[in-house]
Amino acid sequence: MDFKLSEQEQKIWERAQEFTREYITPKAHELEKRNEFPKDVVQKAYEAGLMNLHVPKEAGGPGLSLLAETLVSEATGYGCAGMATSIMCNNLAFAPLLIGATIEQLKTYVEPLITGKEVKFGAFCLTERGAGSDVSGMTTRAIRDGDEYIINGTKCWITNGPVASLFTVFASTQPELKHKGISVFMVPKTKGVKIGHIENKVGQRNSVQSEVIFEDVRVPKDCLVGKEGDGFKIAMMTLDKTRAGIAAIATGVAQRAVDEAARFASIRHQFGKPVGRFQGISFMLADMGARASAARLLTRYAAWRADQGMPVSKDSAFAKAFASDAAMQNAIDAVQIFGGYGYIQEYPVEKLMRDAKLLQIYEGTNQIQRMVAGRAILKESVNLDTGFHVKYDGRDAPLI
Ligand code: COS
Repeated sequence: MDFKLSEQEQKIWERAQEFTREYITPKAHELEKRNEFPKDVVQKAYEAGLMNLHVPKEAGGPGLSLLAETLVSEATGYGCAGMATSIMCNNLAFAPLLIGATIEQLKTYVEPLITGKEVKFGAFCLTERGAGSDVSGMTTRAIRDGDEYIINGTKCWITNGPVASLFTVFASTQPELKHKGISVFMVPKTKGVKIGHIENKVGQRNSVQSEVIFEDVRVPKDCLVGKEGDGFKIAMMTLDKTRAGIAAIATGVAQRAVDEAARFASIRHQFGKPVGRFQGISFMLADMGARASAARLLTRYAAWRADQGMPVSKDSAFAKAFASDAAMQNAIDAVQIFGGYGYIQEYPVEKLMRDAKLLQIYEGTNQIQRMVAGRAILKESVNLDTGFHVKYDGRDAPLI
């Protein structure tokens, strides 16, 4: 077993950390007060080669590993989870296309967005007011009309919605088939695509989420990704991959909480010594450090499995749920170690607490992650009497 990153991944990791120190950490607190999309910082991340890493070379991208993407998300998440979300959002928007689109489609719709001087954005449009966890409950419709599809519906909570030029839209082409009737389309910003309500969030205020409304939006039939009805599976396969990215941001937050708390505990004196010398605090630091390390290992393992083409649903669900719970707990503990100073905006840890909460909610709540992981574990379960795997269809299979 080798925990070393490849030379290329090590370079990306160092570049992303350096970028975070220079452009994210010093500005995050100030910029979040504006509650705006941090366009300048994201433009710099684009110029530094920290975006769109997984897009294949044939479509103008660098064709790097999913692990490389998670390294960028961990490093930028350490500086600010909101900015990390803004920077990594193209990964989510493009993932369904990398899974289901042809190289010709990628060249037409994705390449122009990732090869110009100015950063351009995609937005992943799955969620609706009535279809969050229950994806198949969506009501957005796409109806074939000759050589076009006409799309109608309202998506919500769409990250980078207001700045996107390409929307990856999940819509039902055959509602009576429920999940089997969902299809996915690439929709350029065109007539009928409107931005609705912009959310005013508690945390991650350096990222933007909005409604995106599709009103009689006409797209050519070649905007369909894969076949009609492939949408649900493509969505699930996408989330299997991208949840490692959320876990990576969470790992960054969890580690930042450890480092801030440790620094404070070393300089804050009570009863004649640094508070970190008291067991009550040092034991908290030990648990926080262990959570951050475990989150990192689960996250990198999930990304590595995806890069090997191995099944990854369970591992990315483990990583997302564990790492975001770790980020939340570490942020709460950091606030506790800071005492009163933790609860005021002049110190960095209250922001970690606000930012971490969203990590437990978006890209599938942690309850959904446990559902995905629980189902996978049952599927893999072993019959303890025979030592055989119990298969879903009821037949036993030899233990491998
Ligand atoms: N990869 C490939 N196929 C998958 C899959 C995966 N990871 N997960 C499920 N499928 C397939 C199933 O095999 C099944 O196929 P068949 O119809 O051919 O049998 C089909 O998809 C339906 O699966 P299932 O019955 O498990 O669907 P559910 O409606 O029960 O939904 C959950 C499953 C809840 C896991 C799913 O809807 C989900 O992940 N929800 C959360 C969505 C989310 O993360 N939203 C946040 C917004 S994104 S920013």
